[in-house]
Amino acid sequence: MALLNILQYPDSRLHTVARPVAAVDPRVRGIVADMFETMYAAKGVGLAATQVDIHERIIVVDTSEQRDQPMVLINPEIVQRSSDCKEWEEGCLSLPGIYDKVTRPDRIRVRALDARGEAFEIEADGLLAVCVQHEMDHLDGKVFVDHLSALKRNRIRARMRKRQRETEAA
Ligand code: K1U
Ligand code: ZN
Repeated sequence: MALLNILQYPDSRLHTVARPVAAVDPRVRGIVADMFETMYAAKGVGLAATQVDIHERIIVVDTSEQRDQPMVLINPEIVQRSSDCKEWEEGCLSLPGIYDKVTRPDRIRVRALDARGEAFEIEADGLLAVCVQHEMDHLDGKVFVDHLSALKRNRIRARMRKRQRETEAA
């Protein structure tokens, strides 16, 4: 297993649209294992392959309190979404320390393949629904700040660039 580098906003690679996984084979299971290690080390509740510069439709999540309920979703599709929406304060491992409110459907039904390549469906609400939608946005090249106003997004981009310059100078 290996810890992977998490791309930091505004890296343009975060806007890549990921391709579907053709076969869930040992190579894909290796990527999944590395993504779980990276997500747990970064104390995230989710991670999309896009964030580690792998442009395939793979996400890992664990929203449990004990951090003992790992879930992998390969080629995820939302097959049903509630008409009622909820506002949630989101964070992102590609924008450490930046949080803002995003409104999304409150409940979703998602179809995906598991690590054995078998299809399954889950109903999600609360943090799990927010997290799966946030990660699926990553696979479509979208970051949560793309849901905010241009003014807020530009401020965040400037803050992240400044932080990057300071890190490089140190
Ligand atoms: O995609 C990512 O970078 C992971 C992201 C997922 C996420 C968390 C909260 C709302 C939407 C999406 C994180 O894990 S950010 C980490 C974090 O600060 C956090 C952890 C637990 C609950 C809430 C935020
Ligand atoms: Zn994110």
